[in-house]
Amino acid sequence: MNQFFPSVSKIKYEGPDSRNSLAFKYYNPREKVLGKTMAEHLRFAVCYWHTFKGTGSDPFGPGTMIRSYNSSADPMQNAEDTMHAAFELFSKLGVEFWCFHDRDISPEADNLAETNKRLDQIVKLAKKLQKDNGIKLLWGTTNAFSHRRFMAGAGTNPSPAVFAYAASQIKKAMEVTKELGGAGYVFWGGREGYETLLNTDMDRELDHLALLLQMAVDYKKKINFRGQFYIEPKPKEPTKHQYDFDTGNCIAFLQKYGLQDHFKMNIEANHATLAGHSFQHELELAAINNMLGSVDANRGDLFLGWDTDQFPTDIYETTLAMYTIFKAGGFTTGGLNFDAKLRRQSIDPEDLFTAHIGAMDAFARGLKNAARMIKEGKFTKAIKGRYAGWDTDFGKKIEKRKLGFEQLEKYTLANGEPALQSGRQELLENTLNDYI
Ligand code: XLS
Ligand code: CA
Ligand code: CA
Repeated sequence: MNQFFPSVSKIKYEGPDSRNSLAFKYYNPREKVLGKTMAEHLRFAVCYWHTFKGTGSDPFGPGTMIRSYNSSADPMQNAEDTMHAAFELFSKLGVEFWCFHDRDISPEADNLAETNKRLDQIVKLAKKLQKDNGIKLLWGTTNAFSHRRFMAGAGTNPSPAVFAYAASQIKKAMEVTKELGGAGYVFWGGREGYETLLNTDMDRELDHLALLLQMAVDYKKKINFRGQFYIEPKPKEPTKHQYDFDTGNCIAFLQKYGLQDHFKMNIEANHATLAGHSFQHELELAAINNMLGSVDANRGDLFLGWDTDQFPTDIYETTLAMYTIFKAGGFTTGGLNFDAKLRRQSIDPEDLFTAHIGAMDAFARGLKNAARMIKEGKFTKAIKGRYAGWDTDFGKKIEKRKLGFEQLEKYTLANGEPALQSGRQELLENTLNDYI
């Protein structure tokens, strides 16, 4: 396939000394790192929405990017051409996975029945192209936030008719995700939030959101869809208060409604920083709750308060992210999906390749750095040492609740001021630099 990106051939690994901008310097898919290949660890996916439907538009102006696969007056022709262009890019980049929203791959028609028919037509093509190119679906999802019917939310909409529409759309999107062998399915609550409590019944909206997810869990069983369900936290944008604010909020929500065994987190780097957390914090919190599922690998701009969805290039970030992912045992169903878009001035089709190559190299470097950190165990040792008091007889007794307030008071009165130890933050930060 060499139709839509004729100036780019298959991207190869050329090593760190290469000066070829269309080659990998660090991502060597078959190279083994801690017993698995880089490709197996990283499970890269390209997102359909930004990569193929992104035009560079922003609130101040329309798109800047002109694409040959999006030039027909017939929307279904564009949908087919775009699917061909997508698989050309996936294969040339050598990624194994892709992700999509229902409405990215196929445009809406005048009614749901026609829309579903269109979707089936495109899914048939996608299925063939997956098979021909050996590419798999990491996850599918529903866009229940762009159309005006969803202006007040989908599951949290004040109207049961809109709730029903969203449910019908999710039903279909789950079916096509299953049809394409998707390893997962994401719920990002696009407009599941609110602007003002003057018009919002928060209690009822949260109940309804849980109800929608419960229905999805039931339907998953019914159609025997084996993929993993994920929730993608995001604190704001488009609504002022998104209900899925961050990992902590999502876990509490799932637990309140008894849904915790059916979902894991899809953590997005830019959403973490929007919530005032680091990417690694969100990954770690998901991991310790056994809910680290998949990752939307991008980055934000700390000077801007919105979701810039930039391609990840910060080696510190990728190293710390991969370190936490390693500690959590690595990906099973999930992977690294580049939920990232080109800057508005990056208008050349070739920019799509250089952006992904840089991001894949950044994560390959992160992976190798993190593997050395794991192997040498310096941070694990430092943490173990810091908590060593808890491994003494006294510490263990507290943890096992063999000592209560009275015994602890007795201990303190007998032993006086506790001995203090340095947190050694600067030393550890310097040590981290040794791996970058
Ligand atoms: C938007 C989200 C979205 C989800 C999928 O901010 O990142 O793209 O990943 O619906
Ligand atoms: Ca995302
Ligand atoms: Ca985002």
